[in-house]
Amino acid sequence: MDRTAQLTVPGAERAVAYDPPSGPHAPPRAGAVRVLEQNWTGTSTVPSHSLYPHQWSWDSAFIAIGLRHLSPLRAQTELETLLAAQWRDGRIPHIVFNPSVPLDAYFPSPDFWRSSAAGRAAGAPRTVQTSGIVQPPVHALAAWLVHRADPVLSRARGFLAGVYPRLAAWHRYLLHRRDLGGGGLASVVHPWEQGMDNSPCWDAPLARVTPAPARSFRRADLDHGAAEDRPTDLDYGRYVRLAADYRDRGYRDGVDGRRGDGPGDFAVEDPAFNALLIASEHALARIAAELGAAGTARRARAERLTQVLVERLYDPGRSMFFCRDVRTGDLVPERGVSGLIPLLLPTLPRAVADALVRTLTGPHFGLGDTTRLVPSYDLLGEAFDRHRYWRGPAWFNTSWLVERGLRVHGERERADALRTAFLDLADTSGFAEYVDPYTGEACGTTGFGWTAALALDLSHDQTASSELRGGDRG
Ligand code: 9WN
Repeated sequence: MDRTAQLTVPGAERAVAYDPPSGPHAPPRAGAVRVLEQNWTGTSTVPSHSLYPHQWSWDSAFIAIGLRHLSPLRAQTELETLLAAQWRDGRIPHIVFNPSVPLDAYFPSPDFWRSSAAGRAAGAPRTVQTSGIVQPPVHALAAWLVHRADPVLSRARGFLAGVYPRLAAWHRYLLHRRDLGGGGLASVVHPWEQGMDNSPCWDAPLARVTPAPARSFRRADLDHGAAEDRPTDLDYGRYVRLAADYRDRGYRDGVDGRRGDGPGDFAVEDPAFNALLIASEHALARIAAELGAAGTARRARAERLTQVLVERLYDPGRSMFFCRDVRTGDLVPERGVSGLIPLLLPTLPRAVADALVRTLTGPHFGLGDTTRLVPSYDLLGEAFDRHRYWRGPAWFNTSWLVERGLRVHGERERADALRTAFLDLADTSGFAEYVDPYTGEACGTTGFGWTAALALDLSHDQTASSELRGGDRG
């Protein structure tokens, strides 16, 4: 058997020889490489050729984090391709459409979003079609980790110098145009923006939205996914209504936190979205320092935002973070995995980090007891469903984030156990999109991009967690 896979990037100056390892995690690594090869399009990586045949924003960030171990150049290209589709107002769209994919392969397609026309005032690009909403800001974190994988190549290509202004504009957009609650945190205006589309955390705020009639659109996801695993038609009707309303308002956002001037009925401050923004602010501080500028102000902002996150979204009585419905001002009382992701933050107060670990390993999430990966929703919650999209199954990206968080806070044994389970289940599930949290049975599609990429990351040395810890004083 040929043990060396050649990775080549079209138009790029070098190929990376990848020698599959023979250690305990060898099978996930070899399989992961295959998935990343198959899903690579030449300039970016699709989450899945069947279900998600375009470039997705937070998928690409996670994928770049894994790709850096195979080809730092390809990982840089992944992020650069995404950032090339950034809007003039700073937003990074959640989908960048591939023009060679047929329109009916995915819904909502470019003719629904009409980005270059409807998004003209917001500065949508003319030459590439995108969606008009966003996804969680994992990008600066990914850019920093990608740089660290091969600083010589990165400096030679001016990678960080090229991405820094775009990443800074992205964070500015979120912290100013999206501070719809006026308290300093960013709001999402559509469940797809937060990335955990069908979480029970959205049920109450979504109930205000009048669904678009079912006959007004055709779902492409049901051509590839089991209906009982996917969101219901009623939920889809609401997703479509929210997106269409936003489009019809020219993708205009509330200005400087002025409440009521937002894009629609749905506005939520989410703990994972904001924790990722803060982790990425820490990364931007390091990028600034690497480029010779002072990162101190950004670092101070990241620390301040951590305090704001605790003040606005942490509930000490229930020992985890919750979403805040901006329209009512109330916390949404559903326990989603999103409420554990702030564990990622290095300056989280010790008592809060300890409480999150207790919640993670207690009856609501059962990690290390009844579950091996972190369920997406409360095992004891009324809406829990072990197979339906984001209403219970375990996703690999959120487990990766929790694994990183455990390491950041010195929970080494728990992190090791989660890593072992991750690598095992990624492999045995065929790099599934998500799995049954109790049995590890594969759900959704297989050969999924971020599952492969993050398995590759965890099978390598544990450098990323030290990059996330507080040692960013440089
Ligand atoms: C809508 C691509 C994306 C992920 C999301 C996941 C799912 C899309 C969909 O797939 O969302 O963006 O059609 O359901 O929920 O997190 O980025 O993998």
